[in-house]
Amino acid sequence: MNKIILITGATSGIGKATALLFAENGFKLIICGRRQERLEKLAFQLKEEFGADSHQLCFDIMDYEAVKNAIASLPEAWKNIDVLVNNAGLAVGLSDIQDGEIADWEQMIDTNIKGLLYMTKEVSRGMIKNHHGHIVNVGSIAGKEAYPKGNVYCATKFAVDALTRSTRIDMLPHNIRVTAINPGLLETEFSLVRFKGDADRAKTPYMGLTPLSAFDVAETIYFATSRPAHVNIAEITLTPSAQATARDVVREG
Ligand code: NDP
Ligand code: 8X3
Repeated sequence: MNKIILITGATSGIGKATALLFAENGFKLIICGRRQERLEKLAFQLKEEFGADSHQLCFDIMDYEAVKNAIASLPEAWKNIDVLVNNAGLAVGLSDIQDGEIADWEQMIDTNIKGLLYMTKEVSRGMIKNHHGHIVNVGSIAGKEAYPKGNVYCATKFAVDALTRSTRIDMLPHNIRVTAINPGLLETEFSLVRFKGDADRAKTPYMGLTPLSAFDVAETIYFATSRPAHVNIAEITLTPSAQATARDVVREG
């Protein structure tokens, strides 16, 4: 099997777990992120544990020129991408709209919406040429329901939901499947980023419950992308068993 998956945000959390799971299942991997040393460490692990070949692309998805150059730089043997996982993303801050930091809003919009758009534009071209491919957008329960202080992060994930639906229509003539995976509470580095390095505050969303793990989401992505060719999974929303909606959570203790 020589299928190629490109994963953005492979240096941590969902992206890293997805890289490991697809490597275990025989994929070749293009791993992306801004932290070069983490990419190198992951490439080593993929080879050591699964004998998997990988290609590293270190760039910032907020920068369209960087995205374009990264994809254009792929060697011939890495150009035919079968699966694109648009996973890189973040929440920065959690505040009422009137108190939001402009720089935080811009970073979320530039990463979660514009970065995903840039990647989709550049990678889908090759898929269209091959008349084959699968695009997976990592959305969120925050793209299904707004919650207090979620404002701009929710807006970016609602945008991902709309883009997934619209891209699915655009890709229809090209035999490219498009799927959204929308996780709920999930413990990765996400909260540490949201709370700007405050490790104590970062633990609070997960107190008194068992959150999803990055591996739970990786398995869902694998399920969605390993269906027979005639099946497209439009979207999957998954939460911990202790979570029913963005706001309804049951906690012990
Ligand atoms: P992590 O913080 O653990 O991982 C985020 C990844 O995104 C990192 O690999 C980071 O890589 C990458 N990234 C962030 N900004 C950029 C950028 N400008 N350019 C390139 N890469 C970037 O969080 P998760 O694994 O939890 O998040 C992955 C996705 O899942 C996100 O889209 C998030 O919104 C979504 N999600 C998360 C949930 C959660 O509760 N954890 C729930 C629902 C959805 P690097 O820093 O090396 O660039
Ligand atoms: C991350 C999940 O509920 O913190 O997308 O927004 S939540």
